Amino acid sequence: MYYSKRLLCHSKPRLRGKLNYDKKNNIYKWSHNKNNNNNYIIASINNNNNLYNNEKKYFSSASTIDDVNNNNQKDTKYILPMFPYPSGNLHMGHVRVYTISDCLSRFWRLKGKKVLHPMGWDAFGLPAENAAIERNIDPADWTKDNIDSMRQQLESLDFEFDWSQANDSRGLMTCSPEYYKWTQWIFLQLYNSGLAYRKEAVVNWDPVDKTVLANEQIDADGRSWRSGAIAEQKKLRQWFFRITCFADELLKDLDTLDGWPEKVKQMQRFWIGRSNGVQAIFKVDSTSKEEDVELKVFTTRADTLLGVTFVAISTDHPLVEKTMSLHEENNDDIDKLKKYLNDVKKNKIINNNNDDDNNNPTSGIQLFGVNAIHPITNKPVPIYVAEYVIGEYGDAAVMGVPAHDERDYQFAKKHNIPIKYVVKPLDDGDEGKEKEGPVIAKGILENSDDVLNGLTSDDAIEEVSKMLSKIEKGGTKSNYRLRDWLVSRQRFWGTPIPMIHCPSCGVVPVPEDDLPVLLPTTTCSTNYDSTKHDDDDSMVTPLSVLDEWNTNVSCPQCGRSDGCHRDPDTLDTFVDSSWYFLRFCDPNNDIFPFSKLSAFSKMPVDAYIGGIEHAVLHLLYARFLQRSLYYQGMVNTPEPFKQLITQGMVLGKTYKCPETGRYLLPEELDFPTDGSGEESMPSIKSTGKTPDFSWEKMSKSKYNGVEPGKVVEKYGADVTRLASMFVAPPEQALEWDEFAVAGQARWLERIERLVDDVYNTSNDGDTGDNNDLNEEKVVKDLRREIHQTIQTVTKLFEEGQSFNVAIAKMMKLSNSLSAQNAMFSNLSSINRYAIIECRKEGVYNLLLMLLPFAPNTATELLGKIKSENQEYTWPELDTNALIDDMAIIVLQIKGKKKAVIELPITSFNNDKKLLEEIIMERDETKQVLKGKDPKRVIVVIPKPKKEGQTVNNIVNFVV
Ligand code: ANZ
Ligand code: ZN
Repeated sequence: MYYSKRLLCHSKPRLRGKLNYDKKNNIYKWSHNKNNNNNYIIASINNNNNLYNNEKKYFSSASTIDDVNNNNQKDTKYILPMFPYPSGNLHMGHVRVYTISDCLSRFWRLKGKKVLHPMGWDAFGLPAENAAIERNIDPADWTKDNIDSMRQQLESLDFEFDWSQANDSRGLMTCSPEYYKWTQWIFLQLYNSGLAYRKEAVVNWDPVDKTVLANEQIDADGRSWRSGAIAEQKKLRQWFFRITCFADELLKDLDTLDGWPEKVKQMQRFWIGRSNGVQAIFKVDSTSKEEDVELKVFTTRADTLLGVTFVAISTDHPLVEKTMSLHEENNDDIDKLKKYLNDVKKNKIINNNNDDDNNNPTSGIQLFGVNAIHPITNKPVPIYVAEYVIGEYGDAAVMGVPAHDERDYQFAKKHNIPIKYVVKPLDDGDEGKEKEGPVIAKGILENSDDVLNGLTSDDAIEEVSKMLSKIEKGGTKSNYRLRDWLVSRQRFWGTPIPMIHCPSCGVVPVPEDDLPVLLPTTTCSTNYDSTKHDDDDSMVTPLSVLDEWNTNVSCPQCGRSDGCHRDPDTLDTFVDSSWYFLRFCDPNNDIFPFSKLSAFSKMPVDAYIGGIEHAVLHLLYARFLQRSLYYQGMVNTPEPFKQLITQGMVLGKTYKCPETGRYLLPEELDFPTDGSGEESMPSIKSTGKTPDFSWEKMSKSKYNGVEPGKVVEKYGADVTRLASMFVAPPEQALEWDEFAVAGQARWLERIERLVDDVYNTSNDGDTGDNNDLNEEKVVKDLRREIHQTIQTVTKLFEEGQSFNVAIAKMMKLSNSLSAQNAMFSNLSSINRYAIIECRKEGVYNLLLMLLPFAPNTATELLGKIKSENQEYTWPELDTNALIDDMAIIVLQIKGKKKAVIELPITSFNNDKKLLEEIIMERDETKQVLKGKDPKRVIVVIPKPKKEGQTVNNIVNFVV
């Protein structure tokens, strides 16, 4: 076999089995496949009596679920931007995401919805801990200082957040006991239902941050997502969430998420990674007569079943133990096997670089005294324990086909196992030649079973699957790449895991009434050896070395206090953030994390806005947690986020030295000031040369960052907001260019002038005598544009997309409204009135549409024209104004335009015959035809003009 990339990304761990939800009985079972033999249930959750028997408490103010469901979901909107980590500094990425959410939230409020637009802090995590260690302070203090300064920065941008989402004036903080109490409570529910468990597994250890990491937090090169260090593989006892129970559901339900970007869904699909294959069951024939054992293998190449010459199992496969117990008399063999297992254990490093020194792909030992019986031929094949077989993938066993698989080939060569070719490639030119090496590609079956010979590989896979299920020795099966989520971290600044380790009872949950398990208020200790373990295999961590952590700890089960200690780990901060959107629904509940009523009426989140970097990590974890709470009846949708808006990165102008490639500081550059306002290419001060220019993600090391505070100081909040929305649609990268910012500033100035013009244009007194103007048409055209703009902008807001297009439309409207100025100087008062009123309508609506983007300017200008304390609402669309009631028809002969006629649409009333008659009667037509009768007249009913079109349709004459 091979170490496919997918397997490598996941070193460990996963139990075999599945959580089955039995809809009929409203119960779901985790069936665990022990020793590949009999299924038994280790945990079950019953919605009615197990965990949540106290329905009444949940419903506090509503009487039944139906009440809750009927509770008018329609008039609430839940707009949620991903809450920030309080690093202390707001960056342009924050400005972008919160501007998007704030614009959306203001839009829905103007539309009359009750909008929940909450804000809080993802406040646990390593940067605080590291900063605290550096400064010898409590990470809580550092965090709160940062929150205070970031909140000020946020407020400078006039975001309308609901800050009241916690008892604390700082807003919801995952590090506050009122919050993490419930994170711990949820952990206990997961534990009680079998979805949280502790086990020993080979895990990713980050040697820099001194903590284990989840598989999702290791990139394709095997590096930590945070520190960038190559993760080491260690065998440790750790806590996991059984996310694999939901692998299938999490995969399938992606298809229901219409409001999610396809790219994110694709990334999750890949990460869950379903592999469709076949399971084949080999009987194990033991020299000891005792019992029959089965050996299951998972394969994606069932077509090669007849080419199997051995079976390989992982070192921790139950059959290894079993064989030793069956053959206790066989001392020599047992010793050899034990020595091999020990060797593997000692230097077992699953090496991502395929470096043979560390991970020998051919290492293995034959299992003595047993053979596997081939399900089709019934012939015995040897069984090997082999290092290359991953214990936690598929069935921890593979059927060895050296002729068609690179790994198996290497292994067979080393152990002198026969090689049997059963698939010949489609383009087999060298027939009859001695074969060398494995034939990996699919092809045509040969030298196999009669039924299979001549079939293509794909047909053979299907056939083999049928054959196996007929004789009850296997069938189709899927496996998932997804591994259980490792949630324990050996760090201080996180949610303590609410468990007590008792020498007599083992691991015992802290009673719910004793929650929260409080973090000590202290500076973080670094004075410990992170490689040490204590008796029950718990690690030595910053928490476990604090005296106060384990004083006065007694076992909740037996009461014993000597030798008891608290769990030394804290939870991955991704656990904190995988349910905060639920707490926001009911932030001050102190009986439950949130009431069912609040969750039922506010969830799912209507629009969730955040960075694409969370596509797999946070978004998958949140889906998992929501789903487990869904099965426990606490929420009424399995999916937490209806629409997902992933904003692209903010890029800065980046200059590099063309010779050395070094990033250049702004001070090292000379920017020309040519008065045009548009910045052209700078030169390097020291050399006079032109630097290399590119747009790159803003970062300190590239000197291309822009500080939001400075932009706000120079241009104000409105311009900063507008610019971050105008330059690109949310999902695309945003190239932050000061020139574009200045453009938005000028636009707002123009709008201000426009308001003055329109409202100061007097209605009385003739200034001219241009009475030829068809003022009815002027008004109609202008109103049409006003309402087309309202229509488009509303639609874009409802879709949560392309705000840049919305702004462009509004700019166009403001231009049209301004253009009327010139015409005015020349009008008599009779013509003026209607036009003035129409312009007022336009300006007023334009300002309303500007409210979400530039709230200060819009409110101020609206105040000038309406009484200040007015409640504004989103513009009403007048669909009548959209109708264009003049048809403009082009007359053509042989495709050449000859004349244009205008007709009121009502004059022909959708009647083609009538239209033709009218056209034939017109002078223009007679002139075009010069008195001749046309052979044919091709007329169609005019369609309404699309935007930008000036003509409705064309009439062709054949003469
Ligand atoms: C026989 C075979 C013949 C295979 C052949 C491949 C080629 P994916 O696509 O990643 O799911 N495999 C199964 N379980 C394994 C384990 N626990 N550790 C290591 N390898 C394992 O890969 C599935 C393939 O990986 C399976 O198909 C199996 O090898 C191997 F010409 O079976 B195959
Ligand atoms: Zn006890």
